[in-house]
Amino acid sequence: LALERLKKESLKSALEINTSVRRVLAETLISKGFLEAPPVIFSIVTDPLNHPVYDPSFMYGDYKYSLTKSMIFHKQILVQEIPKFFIFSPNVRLETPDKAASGRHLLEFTQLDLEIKNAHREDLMELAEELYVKTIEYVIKHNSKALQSLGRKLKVPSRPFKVYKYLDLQEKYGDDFEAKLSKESSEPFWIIDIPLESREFYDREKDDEPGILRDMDLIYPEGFGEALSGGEREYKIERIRERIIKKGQTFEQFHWFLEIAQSGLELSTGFGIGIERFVRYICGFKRIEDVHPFPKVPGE
Ligand code: ASN
Repeated sequence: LALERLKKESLKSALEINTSVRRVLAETLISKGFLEAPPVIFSIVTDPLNHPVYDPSFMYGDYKYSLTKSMIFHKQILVQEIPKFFIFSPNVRLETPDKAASGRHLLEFTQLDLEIKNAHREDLMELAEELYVKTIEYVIKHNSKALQSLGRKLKVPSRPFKVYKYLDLQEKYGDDFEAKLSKESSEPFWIIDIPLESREFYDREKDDEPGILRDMDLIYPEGFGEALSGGEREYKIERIRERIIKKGQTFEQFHWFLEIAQSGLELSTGFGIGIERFVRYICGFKRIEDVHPFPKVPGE
């Protein structure tokens, strides 16, 4: 089975596109003065996420380590000294088997994760749109053969992308709003102002609208679902502690991060864009595993 996968013409096309995607993203960010940081593969603190996953961890010396689910805390700390950086960050999320049906979950994947100091959500949305459009333009120009062999026609979306508020969409389309609107759309769009219960503790709550966060998701058109997720971060230590308590999580779990945060953080904003998902969307594949030579699918 593995050999069959490797011999597929469509895998070669996907890897050509994967090469372009990483190249455009990295080159664009570097040209804007971003530094590239190396990834953290395991750590004593990682992203708690807002949905249940199996949690592999191990002891080394006196410490318990987890595999990285996202480098969110490392990003927030590093950005204090390095005000603009990105990481091609491998993440391991041992999702429950039901996630296989989505066609967009892999147990291990790479996200382009970035963070900017003293920037706001709107700045990051502009950057994301630029990265998105530049990548599509580049692929159309340089990977036309691959796109043709995949039977994929892509068009460059117009900017600015549409912006919807989470609660407005929920009211109009019901709980399945993201999937419904993604299917209906022919252009990518933003979902902003996500309620506190639907996100992790680290995204910043609005000062003027308690319970609503200064965060954002970018959604692909044609039913491909979530592309990117990010937000402004809680940076005041009392607020961070409050939000951890609200989530029913413990300070002990985030001890390493809290100790550093205590010495004072400044505002930062960032996001992560899933590379395999981006390549899957560009290729127009039904299933994300077709972009990866060695995919690990939930439940398999
Ligand atoms: N990378 C995301 C962010 O910057 C976090 C995540 O992957 N859960 O907000």
